[in-house]
Order: sequence, then C-alpha cells, then structure tokens
Amino acid sequence: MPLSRRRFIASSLLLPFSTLLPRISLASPEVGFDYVLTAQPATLDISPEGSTAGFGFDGQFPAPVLRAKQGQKIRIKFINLLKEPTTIHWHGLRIPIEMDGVPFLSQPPIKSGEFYIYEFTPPDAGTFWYHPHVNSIEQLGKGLVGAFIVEESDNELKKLAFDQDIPLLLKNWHLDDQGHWLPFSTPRQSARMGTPGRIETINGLRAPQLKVQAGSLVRLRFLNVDNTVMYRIVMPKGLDAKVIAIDGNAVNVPFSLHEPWAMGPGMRLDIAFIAPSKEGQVIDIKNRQGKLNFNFFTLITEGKAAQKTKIIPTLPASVIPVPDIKNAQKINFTFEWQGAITPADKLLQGKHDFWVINKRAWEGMSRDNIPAPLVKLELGKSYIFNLRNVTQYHHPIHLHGHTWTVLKSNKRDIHPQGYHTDTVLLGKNETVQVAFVADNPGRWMYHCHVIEHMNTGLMGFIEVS
Ligand SMILES: [Cu+2]
Repeated sequence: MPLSRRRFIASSLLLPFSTLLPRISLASPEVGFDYVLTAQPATLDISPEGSTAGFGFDGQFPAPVLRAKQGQKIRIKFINLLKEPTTIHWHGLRIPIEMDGVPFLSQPPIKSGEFYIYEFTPPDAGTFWYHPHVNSIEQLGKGLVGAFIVEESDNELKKLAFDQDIPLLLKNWHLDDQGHWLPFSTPRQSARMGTPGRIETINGLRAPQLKVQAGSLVRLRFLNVDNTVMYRIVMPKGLDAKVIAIDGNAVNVPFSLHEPWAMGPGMRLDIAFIAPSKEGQVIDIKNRQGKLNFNFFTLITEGKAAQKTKIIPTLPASVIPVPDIKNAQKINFTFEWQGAITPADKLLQGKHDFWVINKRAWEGMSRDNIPAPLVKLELGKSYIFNLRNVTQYHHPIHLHGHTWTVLKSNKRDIHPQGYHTDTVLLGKNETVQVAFVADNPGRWMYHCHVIEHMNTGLMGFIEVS
C-alpha cells in the first residue's frame, strides 16, 4: 500500500498528537485500496466514570481521519461489522450518485458482514466528513462519524506551508456520567430544537488541552458532527486568526471573526492562525451558549518558534461551477412545522411527522417503494432555491452531490458574499436564497441535518436528469 504509507508519513509530520493522528485502517491486508475501513461495535471512553458500548469506524473514536487528494481517485473498502445494515455518505463531496451512500436511492444497504467498495475522485479540496445514512440517530449518535480531508495538490500544499493541520470533531454525547446511554430523541424535543446530549467533546475528549508549536502556522478544521447541537465558535481577541474556508470551501479573502460563527450539524469551518512565538502561551477557544462564552478547548504553545515569519495564506480558488443567475429558474421550498405532538413526553416510538417541506413530510423509503422527488431538475441548468424557514427553530439544510452559492438572506448580510456551502443554516423565520448548477445526475437527498428533524419529516430528494 504505497499510497497509504506515504500519506501516513506526510500526515504524521503535521500532527504531533497521538489523539489527532490519522490512523490508516488495516483491518485486513488487502491490496489496491487506499483504506480498508470497518463499522463495528466499539468501547467508548467518553463519560468520566464509566465506559460505554457504542459504535466506531475501525472500532474507535475518533474515527480514522481519511485523507484524499483533490482530483485523484481514492478506493475504500468498507466492511460492515455491525449487527444491522449501514452505508457511508461522504458529506459535501460532489461525487457520482452510486457513491453517495444513501440506501435504496444510490445503493443497496450494506448488510451485516458484507462490504461495499467506495471509489471516487473528489473534485474539491477541503474539510468534509463521513457517516452512515441508515438508522442515523443511533449510528451517528453512537460514534459513526469521521473527518474526510481532501488535500490540495502537493504543489499547493507546499505553498500553503501549514505546519499543523488539526481536524476537530465536535460532538455532544447522549450519555450520563457513568457511561449509560440517554434517549437520543424524544417527541417533545424532536418537535422543537432536537434532543441535545449531555457530554461535550472535541475529538472524543472533554475540554482538551492541545499543544501547538510556538510560532507555527496552524490550520484548525472544525467539524460539527453532532446530531442536534449548534455550536458558535469564538476565537480569542488578540490572536491573528482568519477563516480560510466555510463548509469545506475556500473563501476568496480570509477574514477575521468578530462575531461567534454559528455551525449547525453537518457544517465545517477552517481557521488558520499563527501561534504565539513564546512557549507556554494559552489560547482559549470558546463556544457561545446564550449570552455567555464557555471554554471549548485550550491550545498551549510549546517549543521554540522558527526564525522565519509566517503569513496566513489564501487557499486555492474554488472550482464549483458558477450558476447563471440571470437565467436561473427559481424554486420555493418552505420548511414548516406541522404539530401533532402525541404522546408528548414518551420515548419516540412509531412514526411522527412534525416537519414538512412544501407541505410534505418524508414518508421513508424501501427497495420497492421510492417516493416521488420533491422536484425534478434539468441536467446542466442553473437554479435558485428560495429556502423559507417559517418555524421558530434553526435548520441546517443539506443537499447531496452539489454545492450551493449563497446569494442573500432576509435577515442578515451574507458574508462573505457568494460563499459556497453544502449545508446552509436557516435561522428562525429566515429565508435564504442559494444558487447552483444541477450538473450531477441522480436522485439526491435534500434534508435538515438535525437528525431528529430529518427523521420526523424534514427530508426529501431532488432528481437531476
Ligand atoms: Cu431542522
């Protein structure tokens, strides 16, 4: 496996911490794959007073950080060692429908003991992630979430000259202090903001202290892999930190964060900064909850700064197709609440439809029963989606297989103008306009990434042909 080996060496130079090391999967000595990956039961050490039987990719949390190269094919043999069917969806990647990992729509569910070969060429460099699209509440909730990094070309990487590249998986676990699972979902909460977990972690650690080299150029890749929780990232004043990418896509001009940055489930944020040049400096990264900032994790500088002065680079420009705004067809989508909360405080059992897209709740699907798409789009044409949230709750709306250009909102200025995303966060009563070229043929899931909302109606698919 020459490719994996090379990747391992290159990456380990960037990541000096054992908890952050990408682990190359070697479940079996197979040739011809960049990764061999399993989903399997795992023992999780998240709670302070006891461990937990959960799930893990390769039986571990955090999951292996998978690294691909922009424009280069990657082959992953994925083996299902769970006792139930699963798949992997590669969130944010513009890849063919057969590789999208949605059961029935893009592939048969992978049964227990079976494998599936995922093989694709990622067109965009950036921070993406991977997770099942089967029994999502439990499979994601119990630990099947991981970072998928598409690296820039070697030439570009050299120019960017990051000294450290640190993926940060943000996840809130439905666990008590003794390690017992708590309900992932209750009807009462599903019909509102969703059911939050109790234990907050970064890469599976509670309020960790991470070391960074003094004076080094650091790339932090925040990934909200939680089922429910919204994070608002606050960078410390006095640190020269800049946003270089939003939801996996490079921004044209890196910018400083003056306000907390809201990240709903599924969203990502890349921040670059130059670490203070003195040893032992403490950098607190905070999460805003309500009106207060809480410590999320701490970076501590170590070692001696190199002589050379660093600058924060701009990532290579996005290659997302540019929509033809003037001739684009406009389509309205209204995300709405439709009541019917019975029984109010019992565990979620049976099917509840609390949410609708254009008056329709997702009915679920099987091999022999695939519902109609929300809309059919013409391959190659440009579209403007008018995303209307007429509820009192936030919804991070995610489209598979395509990347949107964000045009405007009725509530806020869009900054940066025309940024790209696969998951747009709609605030309460907010309407956001996004545009894109429907250039990827297939049936693409289109849903809220608050998993409970998606499970209780806020899901559908679009067909591009
Ligand atoms: Cu939602």
